[in-house]
Amino acid sequence: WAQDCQVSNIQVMQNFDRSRYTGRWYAVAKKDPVGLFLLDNVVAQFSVDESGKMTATAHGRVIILNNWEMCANMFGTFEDTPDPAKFKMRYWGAASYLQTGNDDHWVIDTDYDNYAIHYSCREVDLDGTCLDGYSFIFSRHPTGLRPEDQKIVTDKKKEICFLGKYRRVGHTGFC
Ligand code: ODT
Repeated sequence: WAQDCQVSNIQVMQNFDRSRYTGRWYAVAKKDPVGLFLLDNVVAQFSVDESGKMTATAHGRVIILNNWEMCANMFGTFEDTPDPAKFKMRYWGAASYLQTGNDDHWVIDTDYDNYAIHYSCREVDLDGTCLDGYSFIFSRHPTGLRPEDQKIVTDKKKEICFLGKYRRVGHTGFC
């Protein structure tokens, strides 16, 4: 069942600990959704506020209006669900012309110190598979994933049925 590609069967991080997840994460790879937004130089910073709610900021290079390149500063708040690794993420930009939305935000796997695999399905198809989704592979290290984490990440990409759909996310200092 782990590879039947049913969104409802996707396994997420067990006993997700949001406090260990806080801090900076560098995107190293991304599976884009329809109408992609964040291109590269993507860095996310997670926090947990006084009330225990998870929040985040992120930046990344975007192209808006087809030709204007800029660094987007984004904000997100996370609504808890009964599963500690599944959230609803409401997000918006520092400028009004940036994307806003309310996406699922699932933590598929993380060791908190090196790698994390994020998943979001925006549209579930009639057969229960994901029709439009995106996923980020994050590293704590701006240089990328450690060799020992690469197999784990590849296995998880396969489990979420996105294997082969990722592109590398570069960090060039644009943002
Ligand atoms: O880039 C795309 O194509 C879709 C993604 C748009 C969502 C960006 C909103 C970020 C809001 C701040 C939250 C940071 C947390 C990021 C973690 C994972 C990816 C959204």
